[in-house]
Amino acid sequence: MEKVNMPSDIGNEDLMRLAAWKEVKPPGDVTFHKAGGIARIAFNRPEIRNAFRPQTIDEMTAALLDAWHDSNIGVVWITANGPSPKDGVWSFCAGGDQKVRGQAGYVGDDGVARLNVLQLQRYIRNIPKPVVAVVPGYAIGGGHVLHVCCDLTIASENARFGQTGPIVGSFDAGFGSSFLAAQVGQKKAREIWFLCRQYSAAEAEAMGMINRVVPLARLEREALEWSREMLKKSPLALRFIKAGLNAELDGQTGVQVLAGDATMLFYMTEEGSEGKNAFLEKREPDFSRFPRRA
Ligand code: 2NE
Repeated sequence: MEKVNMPSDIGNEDLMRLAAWKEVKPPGDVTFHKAGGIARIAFNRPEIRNAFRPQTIDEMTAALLDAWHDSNIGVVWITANGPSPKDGVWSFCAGGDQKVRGQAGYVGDDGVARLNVLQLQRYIRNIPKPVVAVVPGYAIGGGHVLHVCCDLTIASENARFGQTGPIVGSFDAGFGSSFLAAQVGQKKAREIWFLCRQYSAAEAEAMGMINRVVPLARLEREALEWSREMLKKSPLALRFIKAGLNAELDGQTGVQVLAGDATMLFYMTEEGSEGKNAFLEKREPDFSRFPRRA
């Protein structure tokens, strides 16, 4: 496996002892590993605080979809490699790479401007498995929004959180505002966006937008422990809870995800199969043996 600098490398923890990570694809803007039911997807541009360009988001989306369709994966991490080789600073993600920002979005090698990070946000919310933001440093701008979109956030003590859109001429009035407000409340969400201050990990935990703060050297061990606890739980139960928690904020799309999950469960019943079997056997379906439950 290609050696990448993960937070646990810097303390007395040896990541390879924590989990037998297997590399899924060669390192690019993102690295992608799997071990024991967990997919580790990591930003890999630490020299610019893991800012993303279109290619970064495309690689992250492909890895997330791979994890989505892999029935051996029960928990997904969005995290980051580091530290910066220039100054030793750790970051999660500093949002869109301003050097490739064009007139209508972030410009890829094909010359097309796009905001494909918004689709990634939707995938993070819709993937029927818990997604954990494992944050080893700066989570700023669009990077902050990504952790907000994740189901859980575990951060290191040095992490710093904040939005910069109104400074650099951008904003995320979608999940970056509405889901943030659902987490920290309307007043605090407006403060975060209107003042563009930075907040420490302890402050972020106190306002309810992250779940746990640990020393950097312990970050991935903590994330592993949380992930292994979730992996012991019923996958279907976690799937429905995630869909239910998202449904109201996501409107019709949220109801559709929940309804799709209900359809999947129905297909798994004898009653659901009876209609299909009857059609294939060219007979009338007989639902008389199925109770009308109270
Ligand atoms: C993250 C932060 C606060 C870190 O500050 P500091 O002082 O520790 O680092 P520094 O010196 O600012 O940055 C280190 C290197 O990273 C690059 C810098 O240019 C610098 O490179 P060199 O000068 O050494 O070559 N770098 C950092 N962030 C970058 C970025 N986003 N794009 C390109 N290069 C970046 C500090 O760096 C900071 O505030 N960064 C900017 C955060 C930001 O404004 N992000 C964009 C928000 S808008 C957005 O993400 C977005 C959206 O609103 C809607 C849709 C999609 C995206």
